[in-house]
Amino acid sequence: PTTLKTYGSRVSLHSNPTAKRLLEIMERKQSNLCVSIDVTNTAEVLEIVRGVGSKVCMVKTHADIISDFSSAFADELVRFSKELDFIIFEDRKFADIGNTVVHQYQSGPLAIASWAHLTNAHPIPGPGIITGLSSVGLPLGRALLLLGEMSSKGNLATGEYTKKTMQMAKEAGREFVVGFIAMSRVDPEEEEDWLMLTPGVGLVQGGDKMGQQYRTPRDVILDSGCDVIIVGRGIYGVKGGKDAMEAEAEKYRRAGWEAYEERLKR
Ligand code: 5FU
Repeated sequence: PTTLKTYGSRVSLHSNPTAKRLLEIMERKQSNLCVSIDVTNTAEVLEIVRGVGSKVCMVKTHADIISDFSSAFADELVRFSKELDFIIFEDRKFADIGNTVVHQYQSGPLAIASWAHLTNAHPIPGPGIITGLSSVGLPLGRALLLLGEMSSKGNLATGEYTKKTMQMAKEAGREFVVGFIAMSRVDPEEEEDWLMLTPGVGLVQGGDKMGQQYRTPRDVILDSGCDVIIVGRGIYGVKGGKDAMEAEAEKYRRAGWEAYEERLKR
């Protein structure tokens, strides 16, 4: 099963360059931590990157919340991704027909495909969304995740919907679609190696006032068999600036990595 393989040994099971690079980084940095940087100006984003970049395998953005987003900022982020060795994941959640997502991915003020190694899409429009996004992203070596499940209370991505999402990914093949946003590895005995990235993570279980639900790194990596923990407010929300964020990121990195090491021994 995938859950008993090391991240490093899974590199050769992927053909997509972003998936390969992610697994290599995870092994090299001993980190299955993705920090979600949900702040609204570029200076603050970059301050968080400087603080936690060395601890994470991935930085997740919501570029459309950044008031002063610019291509110079995107260049800076890409520079940091090389220097500090992480993947950039734009959590865009595309959800339109193929022809529209081509433009949303490639053009507009954000030009996501030009700087984000990884992005994601809802399967709701059908496989045309994958065709559209891959026509832009595949030639650039980019990768896509499908949202198979969500962390928020009452969401509709459950049961049959989740199964059909897996099916859609299988039919598309793993050239461009490399995994899922999911709460658990649905089928650990699966033949293909899919990457499972999981938001809704805190050091203690709980939630917020708008439906977010938190599980611990151990719940996600050990019990649910996922690969990457995605942590937002748990890291950038701590008081005390860059050093405090770095210390908090180290706690999550260690918790995620220990859960993974324990999983390998099962
Ligand atoms: F697809 C999803 C999901 O199901 N739940 C999420 O929380 C994405 N997210 C994102 O992860 C959300 O948009 C935030 O960017 C981040 C979680 O942030 P938090 O501060 O750790 O709650």
